[in-house]
Amino acid sequence: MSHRKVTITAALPYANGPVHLGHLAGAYLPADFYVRYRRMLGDDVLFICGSDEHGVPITIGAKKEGISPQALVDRNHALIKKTFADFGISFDIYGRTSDPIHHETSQEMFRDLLEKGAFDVEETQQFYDEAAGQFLADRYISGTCPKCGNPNAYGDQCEQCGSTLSPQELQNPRSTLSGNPPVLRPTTNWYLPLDKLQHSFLNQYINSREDWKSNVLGQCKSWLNEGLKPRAMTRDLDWGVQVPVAGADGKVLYVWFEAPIGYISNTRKLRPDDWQQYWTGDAELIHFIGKDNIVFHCIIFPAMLHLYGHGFVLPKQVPANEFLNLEGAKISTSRNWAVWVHEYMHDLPGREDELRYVLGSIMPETKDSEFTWKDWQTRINSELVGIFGNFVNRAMVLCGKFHEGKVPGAVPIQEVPAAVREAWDLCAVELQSSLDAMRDSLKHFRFRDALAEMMNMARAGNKFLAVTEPWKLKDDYRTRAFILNRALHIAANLMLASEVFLPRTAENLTSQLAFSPDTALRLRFWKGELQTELLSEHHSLGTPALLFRQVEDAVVEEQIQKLKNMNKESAADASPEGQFVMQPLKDTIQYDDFAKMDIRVARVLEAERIPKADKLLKLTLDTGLDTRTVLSGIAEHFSPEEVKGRSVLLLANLAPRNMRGIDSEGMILMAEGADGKLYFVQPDGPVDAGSNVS
Ligand code: B3M
Ligand code: ZN
Repeated sequence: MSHRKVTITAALPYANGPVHLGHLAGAYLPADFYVRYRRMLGDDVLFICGSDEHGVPITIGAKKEGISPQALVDRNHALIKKTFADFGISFDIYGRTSDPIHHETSQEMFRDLLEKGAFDVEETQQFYDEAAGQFLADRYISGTCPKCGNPNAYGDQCEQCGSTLSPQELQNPRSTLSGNPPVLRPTTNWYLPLDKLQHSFLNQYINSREDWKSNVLGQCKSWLNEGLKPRAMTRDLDWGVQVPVAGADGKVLYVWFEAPIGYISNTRKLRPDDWQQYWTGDAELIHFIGKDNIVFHCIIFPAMLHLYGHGFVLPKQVPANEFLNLEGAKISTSRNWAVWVHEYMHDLPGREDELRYVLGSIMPETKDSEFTWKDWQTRINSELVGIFGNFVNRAMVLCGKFHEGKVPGAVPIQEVPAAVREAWDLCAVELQSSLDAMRDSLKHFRFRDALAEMMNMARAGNKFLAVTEPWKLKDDYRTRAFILNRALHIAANLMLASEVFLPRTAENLTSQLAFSPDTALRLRFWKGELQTELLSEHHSLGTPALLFRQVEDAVVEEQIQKLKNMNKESAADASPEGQFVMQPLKDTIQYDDFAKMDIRVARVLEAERIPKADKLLKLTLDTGLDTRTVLSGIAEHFSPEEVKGRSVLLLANLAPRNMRGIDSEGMILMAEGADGKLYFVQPDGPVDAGSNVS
């Protein structure tokens, strides 16, 4: 048996808040599935993770709460660690980057690279807050976005238009610490010359990764096409790992330099004596991350490892996922549009495996995907309860009823009627093909498919029972025994499969079947051998128990309501005036409700201001049917000239309203931008006035 050393990491979560469903679906759940699968194959796996406790989000979060960064990370680290443990993520270690072993390890690597001449030292002008007496990280500077005019863009990014920025590009920059305009001051930092490394190493490294997922390779190649630029590996900050160079006081290692080294330091912590074996030689290194971390794991960290040498291996695979959206909108911690994993477990105890199943089934493997509570309910009720649980329960209950809760004897197949024989032969073929497809999918990080194949095994079981109808065979003891013996074996195979995906369900099945798999059996199964001779005759089964519970509508409604309320509260206390607030989903309507609205394209013939009404424009519209007057509250956003000649969408059958003595016959549809400005919604092609929108 191979004892390949495999180091599997999951992104170190920032200890600035709890983990939500997007984190799970993005990195931790696929990693856990994969780790469990590799362990089944007998590989010598270490599953490494821990809190990322440095970086600016932590200091900003602490400042907001009025506590020290250390207090903030202590609290969040404990919460995150417990959440993962409760949820059944099977880390071998969940450490933290504030651990002295991490400071040592990353400083050692920095010094080694420094001695090798890996860095360029550069003096640059950085923004400095004179009142606060410190250099400002990009996030501590805000100003007007040069691309879209958002007045609240950050020094590294504009959240409105998504542009990546540098602080110098901002117009009217100000420090978020004091509110003052910052001044430029010279400072020295150590840079990794990624531009040079691109040609000496990275182009070739990325181009040789043909087996990486296309979403990952696509992002890497676009970074390379843009041309990499040198990046500072040290920062003027006081929270982090000190730069181990004399005279570098007040400087710390760039968080994206030291955080990936956290994988190494956590391995050291876990295996002080032989950790090197998991990082050198023919060890396999695999990083599970979300798409926003791709450049750091596929480009910067490999470059660091390459320069460091010492026989360290490079990442073999980086199966990054895309993002999970929630109820029609992006997950946002600042807007409190998230389902927190610890709250899920608190509100819905005992439903961890259900969430593993649902998130596994909708994982954003190749593109963004979406979680909705309704879909969660449907998948639980119709798949876990309706197919998987139902099959196992029928097999168990029938054995209880007809065979005193014992495994009925394996009657030779030649002795049962041809129809039953054929049903089993077909079922066995289906089971085998699902098992093969499941293994192949796991091997290639296609977890949705893998999970679907597990469900297909349960489907095949249900079909087998439906065709052979053992409950009708009151007197044909032998045929019924054959069928139920097969059914129990299908359940046993489901137990083996669910050990990778649904650990608690696997345990439950183990106790119902009163049978525990051992290493050798697991290996046979995961090497592709369907198990049909496991349970011996007269072996006593455990008590039948439902594997999954139906979800009632009220539970779904409660969760949706909770999400909306949390979002509203956070909007009320956190959102500065005029800032975009995610509106929760409105109540469901039927198609008929929608069909009542007559929405059509209209053209603005005339537009004029209305005396003493700052907000209203009076528009004359060609609706195709008629020419009519509509008042629209857009005067603060558009001048009459900007509006004239436009195509707009008009709700044409809205009851007329009299405002300022003028009858307004309809309403123009507008969308609110992140800047609080209104924008027209209009057809993106040549559509005539009067054309219906449906
Ligand atoms: N803490 C970012 C994140 O949680 C970062 C990952 C570090 S992995 C070395 O998305
Ligand atoms: Zn912008």
